[in-house]
Amino acid sequence: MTSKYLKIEESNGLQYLKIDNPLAQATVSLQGAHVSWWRPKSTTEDVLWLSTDARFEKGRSIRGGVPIIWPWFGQHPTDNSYCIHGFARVIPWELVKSEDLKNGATKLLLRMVPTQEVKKQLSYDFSLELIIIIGESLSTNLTTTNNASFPFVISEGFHTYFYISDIENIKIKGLESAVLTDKVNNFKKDIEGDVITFSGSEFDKVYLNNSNDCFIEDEKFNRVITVKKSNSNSTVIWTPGENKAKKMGDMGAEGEWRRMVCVEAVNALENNVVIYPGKSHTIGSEIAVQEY
Ligand code: TA6
Repeated sequence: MTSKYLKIEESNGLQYLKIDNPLAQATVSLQGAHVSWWRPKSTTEDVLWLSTDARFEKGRSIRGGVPIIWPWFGQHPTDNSYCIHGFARVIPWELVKSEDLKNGATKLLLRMVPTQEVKKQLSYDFSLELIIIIGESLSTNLTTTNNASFPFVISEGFHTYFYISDIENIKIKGLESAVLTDKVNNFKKDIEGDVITFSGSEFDKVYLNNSNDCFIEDEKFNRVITVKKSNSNSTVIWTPGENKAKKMGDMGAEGEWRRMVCVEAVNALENNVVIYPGKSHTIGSEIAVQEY
């Protein structure tokens, strides 16, 4: 059984799953199992941000949408020639199954295809699967299985880029009083005071030991985006600021970075996950939009 709302397209040597069902439309790059676009038919604005400079090239992560973080967060611990946030988002995945659900949503099961390069970067046997459900909400569940004979540790999650009216218009709720480490301030530990607002400068904080849902309130767009998490004990909030956005080279036109914020459901730093032989672990995220 396969979805009747799914088309597979090829461009520049890469394959894309295009979904157009009664509830939503989406594009998923098989490289990286990367949801580059998702929009419920009920919304008046895009929900995910995708840079107008996003590159769709072999071995390169797409700037925007929902990049996967796996199996490390940030720089590789010993080899900074490896992809930041791990290789999962830049290597091939395969579509194992697609099906249409009774509620009109489409469910996709993707599995990572471990290449020789992957085996070089990661010595142990694992399998990695992603279930994506595309409907009124977008849910992603990433399951790691330890096929080795010893335990291993991973960082994991979803580096989701949200489309907003402007970085100074929004508030993020749900992380009040959370313990955080501030990457802009040499990973200094702190406690979040109140509702998060932004001045437009770089903001890059990892909230730890925290499984709370987050809410992006955007008065200009008359909406609240909800980010629900499961089995995720860290949340990253990131906006690059003008200077870092310019240096990154694929954050779009002048000022385009102001219309995105990352709210990332992850397990990272002291919330890394130990997976024992023969066991599996699943981290989940579900995003939805309430317009008012
Ligand atoms: O999650 C925030 C962050 O770690 C920032 O420090 C910045 O590096 C961002 O990820 C982008 O990372 P990327 O590898 O996608 O360019």
